[in-house]
Amino acid sequence: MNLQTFPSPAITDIETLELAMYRAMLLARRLDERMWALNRQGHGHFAVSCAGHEATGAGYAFALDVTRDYLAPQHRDLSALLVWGLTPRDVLCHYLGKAADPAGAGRQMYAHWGSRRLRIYSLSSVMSGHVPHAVGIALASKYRREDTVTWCGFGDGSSSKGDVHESMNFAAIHKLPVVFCCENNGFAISVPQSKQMAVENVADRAAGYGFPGVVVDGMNPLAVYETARAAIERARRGDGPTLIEAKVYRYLPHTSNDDDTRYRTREEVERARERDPLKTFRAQLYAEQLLDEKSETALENEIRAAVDDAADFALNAPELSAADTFKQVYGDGSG
Ligand SMILES: Cc1ncc(C[n+]2csc(CCOP(=O)(O)OP(=O)(O)O)c2C)c(N)n1
Repeated sequence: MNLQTFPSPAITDIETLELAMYRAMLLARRLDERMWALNRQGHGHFAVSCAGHEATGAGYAFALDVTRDYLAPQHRDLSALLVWGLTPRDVLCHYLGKAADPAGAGRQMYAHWGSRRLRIYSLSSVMSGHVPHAVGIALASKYRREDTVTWCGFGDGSSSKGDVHESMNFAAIHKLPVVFCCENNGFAISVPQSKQMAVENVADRAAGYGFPGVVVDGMNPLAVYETARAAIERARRGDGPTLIEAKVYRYLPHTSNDDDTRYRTREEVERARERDPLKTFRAQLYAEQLLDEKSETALENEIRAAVDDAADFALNAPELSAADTFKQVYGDGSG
């Protein structure tokens, strides 16, 4: 990996990168906690947690060029979306379905990300429905001779669907500038990986399409960054797709409507907490003397203030007006 250059113009050295990654991961975790608290207070009908996926999101988002690349994210990619330019206010307006929601002005379920301005492709409630669309974006990039890459994330459960196989096959044939990233947290709601597929690694499937498949520790943001960087450079060179499989763990239930005690033990969840990327990366930053008690307190305070501000803003933000119900649905082109 060439550490002399960084895709993000705001990053010029590895120390700044590490701190920016940690900040994005911590902000995502604190926003996530606030959403679950709001949910229990009767605000927001449906929470989808990013807890456990933050390192993957922060790792890959910094490897892309946020000024021109396209994002078709996995639904748990909050940290990536914060790097990409969504603000905490955007996130909580999306969560509460307010008119200021960038993903659809209050018409989308939470974690169905989207922003025309930021080139974030809208997620479908039909799992992996966005994967063929991401490949279509990559085809358009190639056709227009744009120097852009599309990042496409999905889960292990989603990876078993036919449209994912068709997308990978098509992208391989046409050597499209797309990176596929399976965020494997071991479960599709309550269904464990062993009941979804007979292979150990989703990445093994890449050989069947004719492009590289790489397994990476999705709880380590620098490992994800390095792997993503190589795949993105390959796509930009015109050599075609890569399938990255980021091994992660989902700490909370599938959504706020799920009861995970019915399909996994508390011991398993506690054991996985030892690998919590917030904990391990924080320890690394302390060891590297990039973080100490004083700077960590300042960071936590800054993040708490941003989350408080976003919650006040979103709770008081206007709802979608009845008169605007069909706007953007029947295509007036303003969305
Ligand atoms: C086509 C389709 N089938 C089933 C569902 C219901 N569903 C919603 S999320 C989900 C599991 C997705 O698992 P995975 O892709 O591994 O992502 P994770 O939520 O674990 O991050 C399922 C089955 C759906 N939304 N769409």
